[in-house]
Amino acid sequence: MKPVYVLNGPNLNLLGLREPAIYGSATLKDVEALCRAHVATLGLAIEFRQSNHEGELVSWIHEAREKASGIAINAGAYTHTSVALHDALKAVDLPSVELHLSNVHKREAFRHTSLLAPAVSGVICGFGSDSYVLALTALHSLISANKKG
Ligand code: CA2
Repeated sequence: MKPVYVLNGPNLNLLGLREPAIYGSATLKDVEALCRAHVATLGLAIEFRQSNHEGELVSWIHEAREKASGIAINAGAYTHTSVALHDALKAVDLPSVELHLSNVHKREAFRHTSLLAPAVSGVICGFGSDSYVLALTALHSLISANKKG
């Protein structure tokens, strides 16, 4: 079985180090450990990555076309700005979930728009680190049912 790619965008390397009131106190390493423990129960493998560079995220989505069974992506601020990530997700034709730690709809108006949402199978936000667990559970269902959602 090909792994699920769990892709993280800009500033998520700072998780747990700043703004714990919004993003919680878990570091990205903690989130990765949580994801690994969860997928072990689902019989999935993951490839967990973070980049502060839009082009690198685009390249990883392209790579996923051949190498992954699905994509879970927290694109950070690029969620709200990136036509390039929208186009890449649309092109890749895999089950995919956009996820966020925070409830972006409770926050500033500029976070209410996602350019990625129309290109993915579904969106999960507002559950802190558990958003990753929920996203992986949803991807597992889509992959098992052989559906894009
Ligand atoms: O809630 C989320 O997961 C976000 O994707 C996080 C992004 C934000 O731009 C999105 O609107 C929602 C921010 C990434 C984390 O940024 C940090 C900044 C300082 C300290 C810790 C994390």
